[in-house]
Amino acid sequence: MTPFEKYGKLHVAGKNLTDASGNTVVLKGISTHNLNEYPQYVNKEAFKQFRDEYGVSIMRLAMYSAFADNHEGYSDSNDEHRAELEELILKGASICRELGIYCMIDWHILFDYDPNMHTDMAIGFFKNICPKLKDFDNVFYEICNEPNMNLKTGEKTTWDEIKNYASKVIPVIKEIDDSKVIIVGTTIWSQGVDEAADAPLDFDNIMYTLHFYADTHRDALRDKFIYARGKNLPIFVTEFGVGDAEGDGVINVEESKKWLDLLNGEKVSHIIWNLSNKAETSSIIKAGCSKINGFTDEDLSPCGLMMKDIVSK
Ligand code: IDC
Repeated sequence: MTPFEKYGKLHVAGKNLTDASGNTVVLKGISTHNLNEYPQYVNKEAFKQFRDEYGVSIMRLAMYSAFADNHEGYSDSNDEHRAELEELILKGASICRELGIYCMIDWHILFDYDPNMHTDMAIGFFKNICPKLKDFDNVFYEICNEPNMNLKTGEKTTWDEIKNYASKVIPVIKEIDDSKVIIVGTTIWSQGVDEAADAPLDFDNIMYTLHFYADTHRDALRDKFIYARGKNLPIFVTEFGVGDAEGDGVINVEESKKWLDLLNGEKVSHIIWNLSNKAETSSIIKAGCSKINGFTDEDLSPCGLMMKDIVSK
């Protein structure tokens, strides 16, 4: 039985992600790296292996909205590249649907610091893809990966500013398709779940993002998580790393375990960063491996081997 056959379409009830009968569902999966840079990993054989061998129930398609690492993003690109990216997203969502796994479509803001910077582009993107994915009951929309800085003030993007963005984008999605769960990023690279818990959005079927990198973010961020859960905030960890916040550094097994125990205890879904062979700690494929599917344990990095353990539990 595939994850989708088991759980069907999911929705938010109270602080949990639940199936139609009200049972809490925990999804576990892998995020792609930047789709502008690593599109080749979006292929059926790879995702099928992740489902069958590793127990993955969700894949996240990280589409960088702005320029990064010598690659143009959706917003600063031309129409042709934008169309290619949309095709790739549709391909990824279709593969996931065929395989009966869930799919997170991620408007991956990062170096476009404040989601309000590209609101029109985000709206254009969702207006293009939402009609095409209307019948895809396995899809989630993540509307802003990690708000971080306000360019005008040089200060962090505030929760009010994120709410302002969300209040423009969410109605656009809901008008086309009111049935999908929508995930909203929070302040400070999606660490501000405490602020979201104090002043949640006024829409239904919404979850909030918490991201952590275990070697960098420890008790202080776990405390925010615990506070937010205490206030019944539905949280989805759409991205986390077992190393440091640069996606590199050393793997911290002990801190990762503390995080995963906490998430699993709270029945919070989580997705590990990242599906690529880049020479950095957080990549699950070894740098020397150019395969795009059919991975053996030999092809996996230490993070990749840890990923297998994390998703299978
Ligand atoms: C990192 C990648 C790295 C890339 C960098 C900039 O791992 O290869 O050079 O982005 O594009 C995040 C972001 C995620 C980051 C990751 C690690 O969502 O895009 O990926 N991270 O730094 N937030 C916290 C950490």
